[in-house]
Amino acid sequence: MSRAFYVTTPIYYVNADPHLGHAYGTSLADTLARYHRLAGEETYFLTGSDEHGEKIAEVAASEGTTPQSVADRYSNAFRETWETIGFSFDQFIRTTDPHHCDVVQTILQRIYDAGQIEFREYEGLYCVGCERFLTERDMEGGKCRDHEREPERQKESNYFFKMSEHFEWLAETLEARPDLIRPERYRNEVLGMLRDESGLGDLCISRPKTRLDWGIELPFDSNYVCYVWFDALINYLTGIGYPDGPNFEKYWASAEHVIGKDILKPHAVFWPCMLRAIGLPPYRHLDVTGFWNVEGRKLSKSLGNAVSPLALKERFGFDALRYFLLRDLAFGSDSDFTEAALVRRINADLANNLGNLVSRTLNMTARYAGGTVPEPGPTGPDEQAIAQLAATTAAQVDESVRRCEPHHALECIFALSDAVNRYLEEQAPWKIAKEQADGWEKRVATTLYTSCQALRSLALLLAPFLPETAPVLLERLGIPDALESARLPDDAARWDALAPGTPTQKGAALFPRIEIEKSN
Ligand code: ME8
Repeated sequence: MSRAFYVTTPIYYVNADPHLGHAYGTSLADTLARYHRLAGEETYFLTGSDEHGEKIAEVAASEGTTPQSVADRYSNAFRETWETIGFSFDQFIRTTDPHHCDVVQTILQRIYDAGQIEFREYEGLYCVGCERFLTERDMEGGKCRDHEREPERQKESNYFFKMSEHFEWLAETLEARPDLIRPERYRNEVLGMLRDESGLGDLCISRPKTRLDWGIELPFDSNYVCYVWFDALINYLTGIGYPDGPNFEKYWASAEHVIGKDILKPHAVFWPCMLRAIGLPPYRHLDVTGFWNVEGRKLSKSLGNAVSPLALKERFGFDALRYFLLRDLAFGSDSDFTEAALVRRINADLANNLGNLVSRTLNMTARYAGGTVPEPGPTGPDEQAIAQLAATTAAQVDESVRRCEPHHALECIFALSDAVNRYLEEQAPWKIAKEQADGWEKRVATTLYTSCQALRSLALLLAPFLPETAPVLLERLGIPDALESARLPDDAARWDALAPGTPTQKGAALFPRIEIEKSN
């Protein structure tokens, strides 16, 4: 297993404020970064903003301002929102950074010198939303499928990257590496695109300055700027110091891109072909997420029904929101966001299952064991089953995270919490304490000891998913520094690691139940 891990989010267009869909992808990348860090891997997490292109120029024109000031405003909005939420990114890259522009020009020149770029005349239907010429497959009823607007017929001389020369290699690579693009249906979709001769061709990588001058100038023709996607994808290299930064190769070999399904083609077709032309291997994984809809409609800036992640954080707490986002949407599928569904999840899983386990375990530890982890009496098959389940859960979580299936990892973690709740019900230490039969103290101590050990495992496993809550739980368990030295998954599988005598604290409910309003 590689000891490095490099994860990226898409870089966000700076034409509107961040919404729930962006927060979802970034939460996923953040969770992966946190997990791999806790697994002891040297981790680098890159996010940022995509600032060139027609969309930004259009906003600037409509506001009577410059594209740079629009880019500054929204780039700051994204960075500040991600900081307020507490995402653990190592760098927030901007495609207007001079260093990034230099790297793009170096790559363009290199590919041009290698004979991979050609000047041609082209006529076609151009969509400003997509920032490219459309093919038949991109349209429905004369309109762009994604942007629901009519493309414009345009004729232009432009530079083309000879992308189609790499298609055979790309199809073979996808066949040979079934987990390059996940989940599998997106890999199949890409194989379908590559098989369909009419669908893809070479990639137009320039825009004449007469039409658009907000972009990186082509180093070999100052009348043109670079197509925004060609510029944007290269951020994944600039961000880790391409071409000669000391960590570049180590991180590139472990690169994992998290993207939404609407940007599959640029990442699954353009990007690997560009990388091959640059002389680099493809990324290790492309993780493709589905979409959050709101009342059945795509949640997007252009449709204007964006849901603000900060407003939701304010009302529900970001841990609860990210738990819902990662748990409710099976990775790769779409899901509908409703507040009622969010509240149901918070109540069922966070309040009634995990929260209840935490409060009853710590309350009983205070009451029956003087507020310290008790010395256990003899253990039996029930305790061994819980210990065994904690170990199995740790292994399942590791496997699920490495497969980018966070919903499954969370399902396993909450199944462990549920099993410990059932164990408590069956043992009923409160009854034993009330009846005070012979040896009752030892029996209660064994049960609480077992629950405390399980809580420790749960807190460690939850740390990448609930980064605000897990440290609180560890503190209540008397091991506030546990995350500093923890190694996942092995440390979460270790039983008996919480020493008898460790002082615990009761604390307030981790996730109070939320009352659902009738209108929901
Ligand atoms: O596409 N649910 O930027 P962007 C889930 N600049 N994900 C969603 C979503 C939703 N409702 N709405 C948007 C771009 N997204 C380019 C990327 S990368 C080199 C360049 C996701 O700001 C969308 O799928 O329009 C995409 O992955 C990301 O948000 C950024 O969208």
